[in-house]
Amino acid sequence: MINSQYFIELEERYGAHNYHPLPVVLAQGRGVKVKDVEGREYYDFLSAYSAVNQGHCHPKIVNALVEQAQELTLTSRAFFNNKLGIYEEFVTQFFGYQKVLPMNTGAEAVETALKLCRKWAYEIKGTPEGEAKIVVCEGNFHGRTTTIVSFSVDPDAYGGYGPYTPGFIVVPYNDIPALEKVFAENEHIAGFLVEPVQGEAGAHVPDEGYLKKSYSLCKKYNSLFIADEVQTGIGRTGRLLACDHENVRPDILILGKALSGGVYPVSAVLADNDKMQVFRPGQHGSTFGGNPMAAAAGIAALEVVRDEQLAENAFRLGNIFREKMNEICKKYEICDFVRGKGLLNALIVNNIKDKDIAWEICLKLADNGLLAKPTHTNIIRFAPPLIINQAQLLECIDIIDKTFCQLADSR
Ligand code: IF1
Repeated sequence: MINSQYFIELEERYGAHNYHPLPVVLAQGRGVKVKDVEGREYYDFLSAYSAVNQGHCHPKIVNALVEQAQELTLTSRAFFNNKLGIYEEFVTQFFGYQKVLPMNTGAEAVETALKLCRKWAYEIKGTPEGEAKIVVCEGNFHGRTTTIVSFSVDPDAYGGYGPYTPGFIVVPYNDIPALEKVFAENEHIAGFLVEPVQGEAGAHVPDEGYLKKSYSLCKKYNSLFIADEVQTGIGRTGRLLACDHENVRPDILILGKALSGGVYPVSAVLADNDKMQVFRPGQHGSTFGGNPMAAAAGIAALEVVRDEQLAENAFRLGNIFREKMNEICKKYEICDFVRGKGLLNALIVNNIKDKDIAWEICLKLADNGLLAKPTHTNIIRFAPPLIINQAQLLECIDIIDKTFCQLADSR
């Protein structure tokens, strides 16, 4: 019989072992739920790392993709196509920027932003050639290219991949005095790259005012404030952008993941003309970036976020989730507390004795019909699709409560 084990063994045998997935083999997704090959249903509390904010297989987005697939899929940027310009007008107006540069994955968009920042420093700011520095944060996750892992502080991410790209300065996250010191002590800082909420670090929300103050420091030193909103953007934290919580408008905005609702790799870098003008023909690009499929999916995905008021829903349900979860945390010794913003949340687990406790909890959650993924050994991320309604969320909170109750009994 062809069951989960069959597909798991195929991946084991023929795929590189660069992942360690939960032993669940998914075959279908609709809205907030997914189904495995045995027909068991689960609430999806990962949302493909926030790529399916609009829910699995949203009909409007899937239709846009399918219709476009039957007309024209790819031209490359050697020619114009009749979808890209329309998408570019839509996405720049949606986020309030003069220009967009379309790419595919989040990492490519981050790379694009780094190149844009450096080139701006040399051509506009007047930084001497080769001297531009970009400040990044401890605990960062911006993707997996050689340059991006060069400034990661996670040995799993960077180990064994040297020599590393120079030109980056790492500062502690959520630490304005440290950032101020770096600006004061280093010449030629071209930009500051930051996640408004750190995802990989387990929904680490900085103090209120951190984004605003770091933005002001950038202005003081004529540097660019670069927001990586690949994970936090597009409604996830309860506003369209996480930077909106502090009314900060990044000089460079990086988007990915939910920009397509998870149906296609679509990423983007947004900035105004005074920066984007540094890219001239032949100086940056990609075969797939800005293709008609991506353009069609991107427009539909953003329309869903707007029309279904997903940011508003994430804001309201996020508050309910943290309140109820922190009540649950009081009942069980193994749960410490829940933190996050909107529907990007994480449970911090007490794991004094058992180092795989977060993994064990996720296995039990899956048995009870809810999929979540540990980050590190003691943090579990909870990030359902933003289309989830209150009744569904309360049902999920019951599943989590029940799971901790079972774990407490078995210990
Ligand atoms: C993996 C984490 C999430 C991102 C931010 C850029 C990218 C990501 C803020 C790159 C990607 C992912 C990719 C995924 C695991 C994951 C992740 F745990 F590692 F940190 F979501 F929380 N900026 N995040 O979060 O985008 O190139 O992947 O499209 O397995 O690497 P990408």
